[in-house]
Amino acid sequence: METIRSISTHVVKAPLARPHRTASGTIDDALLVLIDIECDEVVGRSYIFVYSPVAIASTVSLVKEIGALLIGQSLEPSRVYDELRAQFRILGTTGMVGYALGGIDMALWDALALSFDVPLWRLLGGAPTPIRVYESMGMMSPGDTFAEAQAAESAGVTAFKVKAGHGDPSQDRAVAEVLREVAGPSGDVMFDYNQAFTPQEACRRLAGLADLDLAWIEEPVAADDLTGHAQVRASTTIPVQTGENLWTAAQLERVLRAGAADLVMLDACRIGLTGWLRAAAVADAHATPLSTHFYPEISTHAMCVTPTAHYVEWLDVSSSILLDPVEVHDGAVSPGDQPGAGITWDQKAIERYAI
Ligand code: SMN
Ligand code: MG
Repeated sequence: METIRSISTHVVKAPLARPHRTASGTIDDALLVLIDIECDEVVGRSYIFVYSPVAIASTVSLVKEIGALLIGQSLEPSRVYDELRAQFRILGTTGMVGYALGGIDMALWDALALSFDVPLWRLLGGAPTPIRVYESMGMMSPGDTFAEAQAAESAGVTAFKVKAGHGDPSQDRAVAEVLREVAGPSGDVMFDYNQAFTPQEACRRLAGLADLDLAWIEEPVAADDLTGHAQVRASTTIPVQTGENLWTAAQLERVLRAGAADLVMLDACRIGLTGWLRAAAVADAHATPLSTHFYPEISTHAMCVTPTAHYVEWLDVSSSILLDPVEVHDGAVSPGDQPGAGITWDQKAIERYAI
């Protein structure tokens, strides 16, 4: 059994193909805290997508401080997950602490698969099943949206999500119409409101959208407003999607028990791969389709053991710093055959984008 020997981080500002505008702010760059967990024979790797420069220092400090507690311990991700969450229960294990815990958890699983010299999906007991992606786009003009969707469609993508919630609802409709043109009658078009509305505003906005045949509307109200989500869900026939802001399997159970969503999604960093495996069982028990949020390097493996696997989100923030990035082929992604999660830093890129 491998022993954890050290943890180190690097911070990069990696380029995005374009700024990603949401109803709750614009992401201009991919601020990534890269994590290396060195064990006896292997190095486990992951990264944390930090949405704001103000969170970089605290994320690095938390990863290093929490990582230091693991030195000398055996490489047992599930045990570490439970022990750290018990240890920090009073401090709180969401927010920046949650991100650090999730980043460490993902790196530990990478290390464990590497230590057995198998791909992560094989360690988890799954099969390397291709999973359909949807192109995840920011809030743009109908013309720019059309161009990005067409480029994705040329790679076989037939599902498209846009950030919605324009001040003028007709803008949302215009974007949905160009996406339907690209997706065709059998493709999927989704809106992501990023928590922009009150339940009343959301119900009003959705009342006029039934004809768009949207595959889902995402986070119409505050992520933790389960009653509000359920109210919106009761007001529309459009499936409600939520979950990217969940930190635990127990929170997912509360979302589904509250009737807050038709579809769910998980952020592999917020929930960790350990939490994902537990949450996937919850989604299965509720027969609820489960999609990913960012982190395709880990999520694509996790989806191989997710009974209700639905879509992988394709919003590339990491390929510029990886030697073997996840790639979309025929509208889907598959986990690779390389040992671990297949995360190998492009050292030249890390130096170039280091901050
Ligand atoms: C999202 C969240 C954070 C940054 C960009 C996009 C969005 C998603 O909610 O679902 O990807
Ligand atoms: Mg979202």
